[in-house]
Amino acid sequence: MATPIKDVILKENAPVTILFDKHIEFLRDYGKDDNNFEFGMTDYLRVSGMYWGLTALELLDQTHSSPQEEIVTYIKNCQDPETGGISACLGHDPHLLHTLSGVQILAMYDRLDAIDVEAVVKYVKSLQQPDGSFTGDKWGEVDTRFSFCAVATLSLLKRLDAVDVDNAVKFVESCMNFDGGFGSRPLSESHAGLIYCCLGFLSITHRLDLVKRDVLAWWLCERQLPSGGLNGRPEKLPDVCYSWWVLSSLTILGRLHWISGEKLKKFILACQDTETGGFADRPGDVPDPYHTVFGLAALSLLGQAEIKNVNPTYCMPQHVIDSMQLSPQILRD
Ligand code: GRG
Repeated sequence: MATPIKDVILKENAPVTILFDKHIEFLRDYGKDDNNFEFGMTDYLRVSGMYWGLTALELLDQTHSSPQEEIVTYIKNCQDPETGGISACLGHDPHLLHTLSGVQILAMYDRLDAIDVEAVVKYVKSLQQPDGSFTGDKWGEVDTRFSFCAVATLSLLKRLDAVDVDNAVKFVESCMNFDGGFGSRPLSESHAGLIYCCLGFLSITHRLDLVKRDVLAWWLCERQLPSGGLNGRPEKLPDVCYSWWVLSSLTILGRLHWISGEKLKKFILACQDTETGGFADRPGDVPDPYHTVFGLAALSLLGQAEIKNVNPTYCMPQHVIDSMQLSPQILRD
């Protein structure tokens, strides 16, 4: 007997339109109460969390409603004077992921002048290994996520020249699998999140010539389940965040039209919380800013009118990427 497909069933009364005002309220209020238990337990991801929330607000055309000066000062204070890297919150060690998130926020605000840019460049450079890979911080974990974070940060600072790009490309290429996908390290399982990181990396470095374009696009299409939602690898449940990791990858490959956008949209909209606003991983679950930004960004790639255009490589508003005169590579037919 064939194994049943793991999936969810959408309810008849699931929302079918964007709950625009509810999402704005959800994002504005999130984290306002710093005595809240959830807030206290998430300090290890604070700067990235700020990037998710602010990008979501920006896609809803609501940036003006964020406390810009307070956020700029917070990021400035998270820059470690010794290494130049940015930490998740005050008093924590710096990390490449939060360095990227901090730089993304400042780029959105056009306030990169607030930090010591050359110190950030020095930090990113210090994390490159002899095989071209990057560690996330001084503790040495290597992952293709950090290759993406490194080149995305440096390109936003216009300092991609600071690292050995050819060697970095060789490492990412060595993480490509027979199915066209990419894992976290050589011989690791293909995963949609890491595929986004590697395609984003190759888009920024203009080396998409290395990918098995249609083999990979087909693997990504196979992530769509009968509910319309996408999973990150075979035999897994759908999750709104993969709407972004898969769709941005298909967009970079010029193959967005290979999946059913209509069915995916229905799934994403069904993940909205009708009471509080925000998106959850799956219908009926608790919403959070992470799933909210990736739900909105995926809807933007699907051409949803009320949402601003998002750039598939940087997951930042397209107008910011345009005004910075960045031109990541995108394959088109
Ligand atoms: C600027 C948008 C942006 C991103 C920064 C950190 C990063 C770069 C991207 C993260 C990509 C990602 C989601 C990687 C997934 C890593 C992974 C192996 C997750 C597996 O988690 P499970 O097993 O999930 O909980 P599944 O869905 O596979 O069960």
